[in-house]
Amino acid sequence: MQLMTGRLRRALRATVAVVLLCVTLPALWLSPAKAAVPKPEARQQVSQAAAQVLTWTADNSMTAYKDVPATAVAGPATIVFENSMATGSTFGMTHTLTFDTSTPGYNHDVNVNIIASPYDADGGRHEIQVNLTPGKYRFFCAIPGHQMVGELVVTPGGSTDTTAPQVSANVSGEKDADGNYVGSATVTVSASDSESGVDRVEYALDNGAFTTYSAPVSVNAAGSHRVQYRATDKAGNVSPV
Ligand SMILES: [Cu+2]
Repeated sequence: MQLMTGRLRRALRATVAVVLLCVTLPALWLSPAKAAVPKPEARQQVSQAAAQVLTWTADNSMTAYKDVPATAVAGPATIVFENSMATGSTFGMTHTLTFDTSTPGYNHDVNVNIIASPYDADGGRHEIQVNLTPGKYRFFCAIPGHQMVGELVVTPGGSTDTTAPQVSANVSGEKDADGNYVGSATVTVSASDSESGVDRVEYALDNGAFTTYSAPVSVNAAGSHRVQYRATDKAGNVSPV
């Protein structure tokens, strides 16, 4: 009995040693191989984005921030909100920098709600790290009675896409002997973009204004009609009409 246990223990120890070797050796072999394949463009993108600092400042005004960032690029960003003596907030008023989380049409994926006062422990200067996505953010001061509000537009970061999307339209419906559509025709527009991706598709009927295309368009009025369509990718390239 005693002997068997001893053998079992040794056998178990041997198993553990073999398992460890299997795990350790491939790891050792893999790391130099990984290190040997650098991705310079990826590294550059990260360092550019990490250096992005977006600064909001506030002063004695209750109707507008003193300074807001003009532009932003998607990716990591340091958000600075300063409401201090240095930025002209000399009455000791508290302001917030709050990102909207409910209004349709805006990105809601970043949580920003910084409360700052010239007399707080940080002297009114606060910093947080966020990760911005392309689109628009609405920001405002949440102090009751304050009307400070604005929009931050975030453009896609590090994009090298300069090619417009491919877009095409297909008309379906019942045709008469002359090839004219009877009753109604349905126009289906499809678009693709192999690089940054399609941001939006728009169409215009009979030289009207371009509107967002979201579903096949039915044309019912008798007569001849003109349908124009275009697609825009996430890097802002627009297909020719
Ligand atoms: Cu305020």
